[in-house]
Amino acid sequence: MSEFAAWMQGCQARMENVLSDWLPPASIAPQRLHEAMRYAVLGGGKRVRPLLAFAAGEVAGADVERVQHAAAAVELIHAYSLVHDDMPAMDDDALRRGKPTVHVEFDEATALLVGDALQSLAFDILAAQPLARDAATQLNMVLLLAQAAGSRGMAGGQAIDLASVGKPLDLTELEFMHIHKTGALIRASVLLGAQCGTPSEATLAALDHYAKCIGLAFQVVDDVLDAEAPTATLGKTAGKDAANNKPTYVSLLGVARARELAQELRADAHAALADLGAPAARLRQLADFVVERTF
Ligand code: GRG
Repeated sequence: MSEFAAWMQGCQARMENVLSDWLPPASIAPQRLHEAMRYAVLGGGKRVRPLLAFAAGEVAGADVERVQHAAAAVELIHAYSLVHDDMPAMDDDALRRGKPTVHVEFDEATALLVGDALQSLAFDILAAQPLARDAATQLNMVLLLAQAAGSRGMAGGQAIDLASVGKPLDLTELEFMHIHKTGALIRASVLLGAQCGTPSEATLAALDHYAKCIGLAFQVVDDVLDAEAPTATLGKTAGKDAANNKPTYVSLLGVARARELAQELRADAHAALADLGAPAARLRQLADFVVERTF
């Protein structure tokens, strides 16, 4: 195993423990809701957002014992978004992370509540203990995640996505949608991880630029994988975008150009880190991972 793969595995294992500790045990009431929350979050997922938070924390000299909680908050927002996205009113999917989706395994009302409760838990975590160098910075972290998840961030991007089915979006409109739907939370992961340390304004600006490139690259690759990878590899239903007549980078540009675009965004992400030197090595590796991933 490569050194980077071992680092990823270490972070993923750490996140499993941190998330498990934050999630209420299934033995306490309401048991079924807690069981479903744990089902939605634990034992799956690449944990890309936490990995970005840890890597950005390294740039800002942050203590991993702090970053892990900010990373958990972002991952819980992400998990909530997947649970709601899979529901019949949205993407209506039966498979996620290689297992039945929450509304299939439990029921729709439980899936709604799981999403609600995971979102609340994310903000509970950000408020519960000292994560930043001062209270004003920590308050800013709460604001950052709230805005990233809300109607001018991820939820807004999802609304645009739902409204765009069957419509011929152009590249600018597609980018606007993804900057919100996927990019906002990826940006929050990077900036929250950094704010657990002591980043300069210039470092934050560089990380912000990096995060925007990586967020878009993530989505471009997601579109390519949806078109090309098998369901068994993805752990979610493949080919859904075309089946649902959704505008994607692949439908607009074709697979070959979409792959090229992902490589260009990877190069832009690396360029954004040019002044950050050796401490940004993990972020560079993650840019490569996001673009090269096969699942
Ligand atoms: C319901 C408010 C609300 C928002 C949903 C993010 C999202 C918005 C829906 C997910 C739909 C989707 C497939 C988006 C494309 C990019 C994406 C977020 C993929 C899934 O993320 P991964 O690959 O998943 O990081 P894992 O399972 O590895 O965590």
